[in-house]
Amino acid sequence: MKLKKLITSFFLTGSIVLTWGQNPALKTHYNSPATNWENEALPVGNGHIGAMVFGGVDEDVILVNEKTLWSGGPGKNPDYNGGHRRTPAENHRTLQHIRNTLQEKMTDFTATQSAGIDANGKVIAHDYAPEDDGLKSHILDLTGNRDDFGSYQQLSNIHIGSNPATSAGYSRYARELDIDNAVAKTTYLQNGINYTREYFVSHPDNIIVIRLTADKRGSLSHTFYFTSPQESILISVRDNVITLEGRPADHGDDGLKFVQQMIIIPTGGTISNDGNQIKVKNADEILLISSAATNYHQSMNAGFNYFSSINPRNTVENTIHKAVQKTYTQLLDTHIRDYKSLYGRMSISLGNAANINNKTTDELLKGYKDGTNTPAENLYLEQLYYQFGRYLLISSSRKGSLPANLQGIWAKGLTPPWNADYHTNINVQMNYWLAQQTNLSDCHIPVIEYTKSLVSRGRLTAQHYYCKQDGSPVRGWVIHHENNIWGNTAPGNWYTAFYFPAAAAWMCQDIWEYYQFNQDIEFLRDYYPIMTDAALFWVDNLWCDSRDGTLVANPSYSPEHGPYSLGASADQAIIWELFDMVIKASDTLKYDTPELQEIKKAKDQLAGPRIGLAGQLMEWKDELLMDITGDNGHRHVNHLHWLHPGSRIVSGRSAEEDLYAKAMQTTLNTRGDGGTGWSKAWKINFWARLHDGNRAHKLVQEILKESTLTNLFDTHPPFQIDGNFGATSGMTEMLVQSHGGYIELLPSLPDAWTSGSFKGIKARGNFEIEAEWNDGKITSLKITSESGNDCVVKYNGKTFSFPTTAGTTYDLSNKTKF
Ligand code: FUC
Repeated sequence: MKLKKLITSFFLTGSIVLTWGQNPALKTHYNSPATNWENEALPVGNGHIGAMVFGGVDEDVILVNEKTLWSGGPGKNPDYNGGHRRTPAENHRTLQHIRNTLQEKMTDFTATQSAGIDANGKVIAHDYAPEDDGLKSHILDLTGNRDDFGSYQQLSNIHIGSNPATSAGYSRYARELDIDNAVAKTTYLQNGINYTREYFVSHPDNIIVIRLTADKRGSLSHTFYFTSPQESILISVRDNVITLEGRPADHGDDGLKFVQQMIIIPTGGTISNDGNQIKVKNADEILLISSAATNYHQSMNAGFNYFSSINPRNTVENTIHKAVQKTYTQLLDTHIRDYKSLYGRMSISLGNAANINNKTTDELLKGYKDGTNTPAENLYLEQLYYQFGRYLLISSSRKGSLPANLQGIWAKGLTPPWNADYHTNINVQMNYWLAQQTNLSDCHIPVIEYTKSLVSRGRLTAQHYYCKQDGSPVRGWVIHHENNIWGNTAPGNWYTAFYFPAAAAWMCQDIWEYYQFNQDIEFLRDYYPIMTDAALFWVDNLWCDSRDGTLVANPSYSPEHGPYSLGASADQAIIWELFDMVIKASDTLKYDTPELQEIKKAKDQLAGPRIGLAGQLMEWKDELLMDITGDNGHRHVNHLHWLHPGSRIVSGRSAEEDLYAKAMQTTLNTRGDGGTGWSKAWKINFWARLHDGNRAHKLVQEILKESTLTNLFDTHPPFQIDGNFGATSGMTEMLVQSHGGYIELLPSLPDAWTSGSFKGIKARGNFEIEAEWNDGKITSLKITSESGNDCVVKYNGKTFSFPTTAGTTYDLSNKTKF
């Protein structure tokens, strides 16, 4: 009855119309050249090729990456097996020994050292370190072999030198990255001439484009050349083209080959070769077009063939040949149109953020930290930082490429930190938290494809390292905490982190998220077996804890924190989430199989979240002292996975869930607001889901003050891109949430964001939202239903539900009463 009235009272609009004023232009800008790759150079990229622009005057350097340039793997060792060590029989024996020992030790711990409350009401708890007592050597026996793991590596540097070298000073220097258009620019005045350089990396044309211009004809004289940290390379010059060819130093003839070319096209002036350099004199304008490729091929099956037969030199030559048919303006237009087709799907305005022209980005960051910025300047920086996260995802993760790695696509040298690889115990997952919410669904695909690429070897790893409690074989597939592009699915060899078999389960969450936001049933059907097989691995691998009959992960190591025990909260939460996703996906697809019944049964028996005597959400199944002390603010808070990115505990949904939410607040308070960049980013998401907008905003401030470099890269330290992505996700969670079965608007609005608007934030169920707020209340709201699902929306203290028709926009703006 109520529902019917509601539908008729909606004003249906055909399309969404922007109702607020012009957003300020979003740019980072500086008044001196970059001297440092990590902190200062400006990132541009197209998901395949990345470049870092220094903007030097006499010598400009552009550091170049190609996403698939990796050492190690089968190119180094043709017998590469994904890192497996020892025989399955040996591993199973070791595993069973560890499991039984842990069961004994935990049983003993429960009997003799369980936490309790003393006569004065004080919680008495003890720590526990089973590894100390002979178990460590057995645990080390479960590690994998990382000898051929390899590393993501830099390809080259493009150099633009002055010819002849000039010692003339310059003034009016400016360097910027235009986030709204994905173009970097350097300008300066020298000898009375204004010089400009523009740089972008086009996705449709797969090229780096650099244009040099001046406001006086004939004043461009430069030398162009490549350098590279790669050791097995050949650089050659023919006519106006420089070619760099090579392979990673540890690869043989049958391994990875990379090629980069750059064509130099001057207008006016003269061009000549000098060794491996090209010199241009007195040109009016110079256009540089460069492309790069390798023969990497992502293996999606048990053939494990990682090299294609296509010669990357042909690929690059063809790409450049096509690009030179177009003018600079055509290339730029195509690039901007492509970029905006993604970037433009969402906009945000945090109130009064004004155009900030007088302060450079480094000054803005400093003022933010010192408290000397105006509120409008702070809002501008937060808005810029928000969209910078989206910019980075579009630039580092496009369909048809590998996912964004620890540094996105930008890495220096041959041994970047943690190999700039794919860490799957938080980092790569965090890279994609913003993808769906901020309307970048296409950019989400690479990580889902990557997960698919790990399944074949992951099945072998499951067999190689795991068995059921009774010793019989397990089904399904598994990966661990650190992965490369060659299907490394075995455990790592780092004692405190390698043991993370819950990684595959966690990666499957991206599949379910993709479905929930897009409602693409064919997609779900295609990827369903990957999720189900990851779940069956856990059905078989779970251990029945003899203390209470619940099913637990065993051994279980709270991510990078330990100690080894039974059923640490993070593992249990991730496994619960996977079972829940598979059950919901089966329901959607109307599948009912014996396997599904097994998954349901296991889910019912799974040990769940627990609240400790000190009121905390317990990190381990048993209460430990360090859970109560916060262990010096350890950066990993993975045990709150139930809250985020999981969906088991939703604040405000039920009294039971609110108790857990309260315990999670206690945990976060005990752990404190510190941590590495990504750790702070995660805490923004946690506090947003706990509906504490001011605390979430405090974490936004922490990340901007303590963990952001002047080019706005997140720093762990060192530079690690997950914090950028996680922060944009967290800021979105402050405005819209939809994980609890309904859409909630402004669930965690901080005092600092009194008024504002956004357009294009996505919600599960495939809804697109446009809203404005003032004084913390929604004043205008339009929801577009893309798939025709029923819509339940909570805002301004009320909940409304109504059926929808696909493709229709519902204007709820003036609905104060229903
Ligand atoms: C995880 C984190 C570290 C770092 C590394 C790349 O292992 O615990 O802090 O981010 O990934």
